[in-house]
Amino acid sequence: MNKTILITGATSGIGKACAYQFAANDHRVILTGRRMERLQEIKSALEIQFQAQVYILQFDIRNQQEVESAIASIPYEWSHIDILINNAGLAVGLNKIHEGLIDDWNRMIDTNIKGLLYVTRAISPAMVARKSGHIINIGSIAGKETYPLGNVYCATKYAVDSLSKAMRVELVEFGIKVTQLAPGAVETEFSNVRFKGDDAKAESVYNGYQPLTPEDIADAAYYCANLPEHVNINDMVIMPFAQASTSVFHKVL
Ligand code: NDP
Ligand code: 8X3
Repeated sequence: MNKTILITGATSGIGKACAYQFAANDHRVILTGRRMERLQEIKSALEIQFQAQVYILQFDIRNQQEVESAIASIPYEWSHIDILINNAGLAVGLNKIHEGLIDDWNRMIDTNIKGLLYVTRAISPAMVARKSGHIINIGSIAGKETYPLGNVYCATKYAVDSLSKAMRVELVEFGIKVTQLAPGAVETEFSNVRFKGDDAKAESVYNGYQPLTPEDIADAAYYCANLPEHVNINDMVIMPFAQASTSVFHKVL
C-alpha cells in the first residue's frame, strides 16, 4: 500500500535522497525546507521520473508559528501522514567551547532540537489518534560520542538520541514506531554549511576515504520503514567502513 511520508530538510543531502528513495517506490512524499526553488525542482524531477505524487511545503523549522501553520495548511488528501522523517539539521562552526559563537549555538539548538520538536508536536497527534505511524529521527554518531570542537552540535544530537528514546517509550502504546538513524560522515552539503561556504575546507573532510552517500542513509530509512509490523529498528549506527569512531579515520592520502 502506498504511504505518505513527510521529510524535513528534503532540499539536499539525506532528505533529498529519502525523497527519491520513497518516491521511486510508489510512496507519496511531502517535502519541506526553506529553499522553495529546490523544492519545486525536486518535485518536478520526481513527477517526471517516477510519476510520483509530491507535495511541497516551505518553512523555517526554527519558527514555531511557521511550522504550525505550514502543517495545518496540508490539504485533507495529504493529511494522513504515515511516516515522519525528522531530518532537517545542521552543524555550524567548529570552535572550542570558550571561543564558541553564540549565534552558531542558537542556530544548531533551534534547528536540531527545537525544530524537530515543533514538527513532531504538529504531526504526532494525528498518528496517536489513528494509532499508527512511524517517526524516523536522523541523529548522528555525534549523538553517541562527543569529539573535540563538536561540543554544541554533539549536544544537539545527544538530545535527538534522548528524544528518540522518549518518543519510543511514550508512543509505543499508540502503535507508533520510533527509529533513530545515527550516521557517521555522509558527503552532503553538511560540511559546506558547517564551514560557512568554505567549500575547499568542506571537501577536505571527505579526502582519503570513502564517506557514506546520502543514498546509503535513504536505503536504511527505507529498510526500517518496510519491516513487518512486529519488527522495529530502534537505533541504527551507520558508519563509513573507514570511520571507526567520530575521530578515528583510516585515510589513504
Ligand atoms: P544538508 O546540508 O545537505 O541538508 C540539510 C537539510 O536541512 C537541507 O534540506 C536544509 O534545507 C534543511 N534545513 C536546515 N536548516 C533548516 C531550517 N532552519 N528550516 C528548514 N530546513 C532546514 O545536510 P545532511 O543531509 O547531511 O543533513 C541532514 C541531517 O543529517 C542533519 O540532521 C544532520 O545533522 C544529519 N547528519 C549528517 C551527517 C553528515 O555527515 N552529513 C552525519 C550524521 C547526521 P534548506 O536549507 O532548504 O532549509
Ligand atoms: C555529522 C557527523 O562526525 O561530522 O553528524 O559530527 S560528524
